[in-house]
This record gives sequence, C-alpha cells and structure tokens, in this order.
Amino acid sequence: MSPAPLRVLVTGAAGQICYSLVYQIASGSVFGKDQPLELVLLDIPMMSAALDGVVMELVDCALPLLHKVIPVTDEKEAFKDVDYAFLVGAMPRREGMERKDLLAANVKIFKSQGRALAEGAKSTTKVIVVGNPANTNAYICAKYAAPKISPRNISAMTRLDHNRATAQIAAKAGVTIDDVKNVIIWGNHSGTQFPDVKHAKVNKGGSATDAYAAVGDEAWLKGEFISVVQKRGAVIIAARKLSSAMSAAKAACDHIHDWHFGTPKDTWVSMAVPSDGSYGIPEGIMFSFPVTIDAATKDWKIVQGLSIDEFAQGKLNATLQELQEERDEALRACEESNI
Ligand code: NAX
Repeated sequence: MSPAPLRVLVTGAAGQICYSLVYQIASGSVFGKDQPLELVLLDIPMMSAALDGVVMELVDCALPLLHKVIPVTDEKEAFKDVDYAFLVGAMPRREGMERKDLLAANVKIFKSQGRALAEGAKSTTKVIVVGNPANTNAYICAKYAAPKISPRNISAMTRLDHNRATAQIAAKAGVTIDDVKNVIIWGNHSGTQFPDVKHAKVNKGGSATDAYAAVGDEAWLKGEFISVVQKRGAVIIAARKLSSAMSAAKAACDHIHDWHFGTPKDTWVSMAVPSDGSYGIPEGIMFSFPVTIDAATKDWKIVQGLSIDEFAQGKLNATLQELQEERDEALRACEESNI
C-alpha cells in the first residue's frame, strides 16, 4: 500500500523558478518515487491565468505520484494542512527601488505568510524560503509563525550557493561532483556570504584529500573562488537577462530532499537556520551553517567544532553584520506595517 499523500505548497508558482521546480517535485525527485503528493500552487490573483497554464501542463505530464494539483490565490487556503512549503514568491527588486523599500515590501508578504502558516499548517511543517532577501524573509516568517510552528522548522535556501561552490571545486580539482563534499556557505544569501572549503574533502586518485591540497592554489581559494560564488547570480542575470531558475529549483529540491531523507553519514549541507549561538552567531539570526539532518526525526544539527581562522572570522563578521542590519530594518518595517 502506498503512503498517504504529502501536501506540498509552492508559492510564486507562476514564476520562472517554479516552472522547473513543480515538475521535479511532482515527478518524485524530492520525496521519493513511492510518495504520492498533493501540490498546492499559490500565486497572486493577477497571475491566475498563468497559474492555470502551469496546472494544465502538470496534468498533461501524467505523473503517477501527483494525486491532486490545487491552484489558489488565497493565502489562508494555501497554507491549510501543508506538510512542506516552498516559499519562492516574493516582491522582485524593481529599477530605482531602494533596498529599504524591497525589504518593507517583502516583510509584508512574509509576516502574512508566517501568520497563515501558524493558522493553517501542520505543526510539523517544514519550510524553505527561496524568495529574496531569503534569510531575512525566513526570519520574519519564523517570527510570525511561532509559537505554533517552531522556528527550527523554517529555513532559507543557501543550497544554490553550496552547489555552486561544490561545482567550482570539482572543476578546479579535475574531479566530478560526487568526489567533492562538505563545502560550507556561511551567513547570508547575498554578496557577503562566505563560501568556505577549509573543511571540505575531495576524492582524488582514489583517496580523500583536503580541498586545499587537491586544488593546490591557495590564492585562488581565498580570492577568485569566493567572489565567483558570491557573484554567480549576477553573472547569470547578465548572460541570460533572467535570474538563475533551473539551478535554483534544483537546489530547493536538494534542500528539502535532504531535510526529508536526512544527510548521508559524515556529510553536511548548507542551510540558513535560526542560530542556536554556535560559532558566536547570536541566537535567532537566520544564518547559513553546515548542518546534518537525522532522517528519523527530520531535525537538523549545526556541525560543531570546526576551526575558524582569522581570515574566516573576518568573513563571518561581515556577513553577520549585514544580516543584523537587514533584521533591524525588517523589524522596523514590521512595526510600521499594520497588516
Ligand atoms: P519570478 O518573478 O519569475 O516569480 C515570482 C512569482 O512570485 C511571480 O509569479 C509572482 O506573481 C509571485 N508572487 C509575488 N508575490 C507573491 C505572494 N505574496 N504570494 C505568492 N506569490 C507571489 O521570480 P523567480 O525568478 O521565480 O524568483 C523567485 C524568487 O527567488 C526571487 O525573490 C529571487 O530573487 C529568488 N531567488 C533566490 C535564490 C536563492 O538562492 N535563495 C536564487 C534564485 C532566485 O534569485
């Protein structure tokens, strides 16, 4: 007998990331090939015709695991009884828009969605926030979803950055993706993030080596590598005239797949989660850390005891400062908005 369907919400469902994302979820890449699903697709009323188009295509894919697909434009209805939520929809940055205005617009969305989560979702719901500014949106969402939904169930996506870092190391070391593990993205999903490979391992020539030894170019690792990962999103926008969508969708799938099934032995992944004070990051800040996930409890743990040298500490301080500033600005916007 197959298990009961999982109810999975995807917001921003008429947008470009979701065009790749919903197929991957519905075809079994995230929750497994035996797990039936009910997909709830939320977008704003203005996008309702485009949303219907996405639904028609999903139906036409004739996917055995997809038991139901439910398009909605009402937030309360969307969050009801969900097991997992991919919060992709957000207010995009428009030309001439200041960071402050972008934050304020998104605070409204994630305050309201946090409340809708608390009101309607299962208490065990797991949430990934993809919409930017992802860490701060997740922070606000967690604040308004608590106490019914534990902040531990709400995360922001830095897996795309993690995947980008892994791919860069694999290419430089002349190995394939599976030969690289345990890169780390610390901090914010932004230009201040710190892609760190000090503790990463590369399988080269049949044995596991430190990434620094496998790459053999410290100047590149401390310079170009970091800036390539930090700026990859902007470079893709310049090339495609659209932001990363296929790779972002794949990363969101990886993030929830590992939360659902757990991380393999001796392997960690990067996820922005509310800090528990580890590595001197103040409690509650939505900060990307290396985490392991236990398959049975679906609970994450921040990897402890990694050495942080002076170079790394400087990078951690910079991304923390940015996150604290964003958080303070978002909290101010929260107080001012009366939704
Ligand atoms: P699109 O503009 O193509 O799609 C966004 C969709 O969200 C639109 O259909 C819009 O109508 C909808 N939306 C807006 N407000 C909503 C609300 N309140 N409720 C439900 N839906 C709403 O953007 P897309 O390229 O899909 O990117 C989505 C978000 O992901 C953006 O904020 C983007 O910046 C962010 N990204 C985050 C990444 C990460 O690594 N965390 C990487 C990729 C991406 O840049």
